Amino acid sequence: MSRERRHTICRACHAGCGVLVTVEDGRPVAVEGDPDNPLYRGFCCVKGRNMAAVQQSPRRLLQSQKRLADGRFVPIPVEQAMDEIAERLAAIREAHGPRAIATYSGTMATNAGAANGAVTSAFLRALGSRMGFNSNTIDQPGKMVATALFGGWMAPPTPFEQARVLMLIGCNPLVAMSGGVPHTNPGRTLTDALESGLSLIVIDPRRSETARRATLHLQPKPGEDAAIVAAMIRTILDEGLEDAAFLAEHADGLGRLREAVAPFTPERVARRADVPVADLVAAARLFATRGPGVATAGTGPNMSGPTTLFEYLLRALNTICGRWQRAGERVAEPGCLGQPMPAKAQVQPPTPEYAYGFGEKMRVRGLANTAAGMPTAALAEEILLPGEGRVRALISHGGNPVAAWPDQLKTLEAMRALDLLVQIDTKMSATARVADYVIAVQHPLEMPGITLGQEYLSNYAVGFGTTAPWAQYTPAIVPPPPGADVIEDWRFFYGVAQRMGLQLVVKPVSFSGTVRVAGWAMDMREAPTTDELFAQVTKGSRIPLEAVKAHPGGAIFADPPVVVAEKDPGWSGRFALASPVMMDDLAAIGRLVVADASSARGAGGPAAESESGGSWPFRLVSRRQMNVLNSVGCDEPGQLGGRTTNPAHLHPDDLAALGLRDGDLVEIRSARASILGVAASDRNLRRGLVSMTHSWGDAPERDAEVRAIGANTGRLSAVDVDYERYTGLPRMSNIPVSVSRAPARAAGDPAMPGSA
Ligand SMILES: Nc1nc2c(c(=O)[nH]1)N[C@H]1C(S)=C(S)[C@@H](COP(=O)(O)OP(=O)(O)OC[C@H]3O[C@@H](n4cnc5c(=O)[nH]c(N)nc54)[C@H](O)[C@@H]3O)O[C@H]1N2
Ligand SMILES: Nc1nc2c(c(=O)[nH]1)N[C@H]1C(S)=C(S)[C@@H](COP(=O)(O)OP(=O)(O)OC[C@H]3O[C@@H](n4cnc5c(=O)[nH]c(N)nc54)[C@H](O)[C@@H]3O)O[C@H]1N2
Ligand code: SF4
Ligand SMILES: [Mo]
Repeated sequence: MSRERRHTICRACHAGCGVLVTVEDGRPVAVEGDPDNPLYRGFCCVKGRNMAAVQQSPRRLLQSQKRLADGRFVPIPVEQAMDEIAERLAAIREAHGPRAIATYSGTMATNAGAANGAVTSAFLRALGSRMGFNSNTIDQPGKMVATALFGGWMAPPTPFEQARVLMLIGCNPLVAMSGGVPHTNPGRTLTDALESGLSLIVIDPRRSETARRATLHLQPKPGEDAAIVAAMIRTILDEGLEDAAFLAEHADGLGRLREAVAPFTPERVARRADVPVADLVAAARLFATRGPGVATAGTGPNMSGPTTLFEYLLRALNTICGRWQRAGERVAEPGCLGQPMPAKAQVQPPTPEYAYGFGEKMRVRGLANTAAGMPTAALAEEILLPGEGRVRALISHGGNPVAAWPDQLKTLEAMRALDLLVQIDTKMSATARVADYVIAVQHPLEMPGITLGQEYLSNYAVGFGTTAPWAQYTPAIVPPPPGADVIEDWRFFYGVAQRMGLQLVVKPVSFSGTVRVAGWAMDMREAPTTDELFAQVTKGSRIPLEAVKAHPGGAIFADPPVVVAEKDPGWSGRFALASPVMMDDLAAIGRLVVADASSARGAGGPAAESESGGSWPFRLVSRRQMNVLNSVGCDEPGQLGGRTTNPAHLHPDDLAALGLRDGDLVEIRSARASILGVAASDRNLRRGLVSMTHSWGDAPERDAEVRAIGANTGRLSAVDVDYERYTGLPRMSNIPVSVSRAPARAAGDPAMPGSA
């Protein structure tokens, strides 16, 4: 028997932990943290440790599948599947034009394969379609749209290591590995920082794992975050705590911003959001005076209200406190495998014309391309709307529309209305089950990998990613299981392009948008290796790929250091603190805040007012859990620990008031639809909330299996009712709902009193 331990990159989520895998006779048997890794320091979560089991999983697809007319799936050799798909795509393009063909790239498209994005983009370009969608626009699209409206600093924000204060709004890095605390062993990193005197402010309606360690935790009603940040800005400006010199040199519109936040007195906002006014003021003062450090946010506030306005105000808050690196400071994470990025102490001026509403138009709700990409939340309607240009074919890879997109019923209807749905997946996921073809892909351990996506995270938003120039390369660790007919994601796009006679040109990955090297025309007769592809997408990178390969366990590439340069002579770029559209949106909320304060209605308590008609005393809010990534792993016993559902967490007093107990089956109803859930008591919630993870469950016909497969909260969202006008993002958290005991007919549910 052969047995060896090898370094690899965990690709079960975006964090890219450097881990050790034990291989016995060509099979992975264990994955664990690498204690010698200087950055991740031995970390490996339950998803990572279960990676070997997932590679060997009996639920894994080892053959591609084709759906027959009667709905049954039969295995199909992948080469034959690509022949048939290419033929159908060519016919659709011929009859309806390239726009009728769309792609959707989900989280695992980038997590599992660093070059997938480059090849998918090349495929769309060659096809002539601009209908490339990804999960960004059903996540936190306001981040990019707001940056386009606000302007960007051409150097990073204050790095984590230098931060003395950190404000986290609706993100939970200890579980999500995302936002504020570097994703490289966030638990230990946060402990070390708190011991060295970091002040941590957390704003979350739930006493999250991260909030439990906060210096100050505000537990507001959901959806009030824009008003909360506006009140903080007001407090800071009123008290003269802003960085006046920085603003004078780099920002326009301070006077107008001051006027715009005037309605947001701490008293009004505290009352509306139901937090102690002293805490709101204390948070603003602590953030402004304890610095340096940044305020950053996650999915909570972005999905609960106006994502763009909220992120815009967050940028204003950081900027009025001057939380950007200055000339002469060393850039903590200049990137390694992406294109080199100049760091300068100057503002990249706003580009409102590329914020939203530009380029390719959707045919629904007046939406168009955005700085965050095409609006995924409108794709189902686009597919369903008859007429010229209708999307008729969708290739979905590393994503799971039926489980993850908002408005599940509409998504299902759209998936069924397509002429052709190809799902590239490792499992018969909820989307695979309605696809025409399911392409079985290789597991990450069977493919080479590089840490390019992790660099992207560091450039994604203020306070995200790692704060060290870390890079790692891993070769494939094991071959696919015997008898498997699986390919890498990118090879599907390549194989179909080849058959359609398309020439793919791959571009190096750049986070600043600047690429100095020419695109690479792929040899369309003989496919390159993945290593050759990696060499091309990293061509011209700050650290050559070969240098990274020389360190099998990964390394920090601090040399040569990158230092923030002085502002260019004559540079005139300035932040826009008072973008007209943002000031209009803020004024609209300001009117609500003022009206609310002058009305007799008391604040606090569950929101009983009617919204969209009906009575919705609760708000459903999102959360993440450590052992699954969105829909990935919800069926893997090795990482579930026996908990096979996504519980509907409620405050114990709400449970009692509803006459419910832990484990009871409940019906959660929104204006759009209803789902079943398994009630679970959670003291860490404020009252009036139902807190659940998303992307569990399946189509409605499987609702009765809620205890075994969970429930799909996406079904409660309506894409076309309460949505953000720039990105189309609907409410995916803070959804008005009612909660009641599930009717006896709901499920032949043994735990239901009355059904026995
Ligand atoms: N209500 C609500 N809805 C939400 C959210 C929320 O907070 N609340 N969050 C939203 C967010 S932030 C996001 S990013 C989206 C996520 O949306 P998606 O990215 O569409 O969903 P995932 O569940 O991450 O999809 C991953 C898919 O990849 C497959 N897969 C697993 N391993 C591999 C692999 O190695 N290779 C390939 N090719 N495929 C693999 C899985 O089986 C699964 O089908 O969901 C959004 N939906
Ligand atoms: N283990 C694990 N890790 C993941 C994922 C996963 O599914 N599992 N998903 C990955 C993905 S796709 C993403 S985008 C990131 C997301 O990473 P995060 O944005 O950190 O996501 P969550 O952990 O859901 O944290 C959101 C927090 O917002 C709070 N919240 C809900 N509504 C509101 C509100 O209106 N206002 C405020 N202030 N807070 C609110 C919730 O209680 C929750 O604690 O995580 C990534 N990492
Ligand atoms: S945090 Fe993500 S990358 Fe790290 S071990 Fe867990 S799943 Fe893997
Ligand atoms: Mo996400």
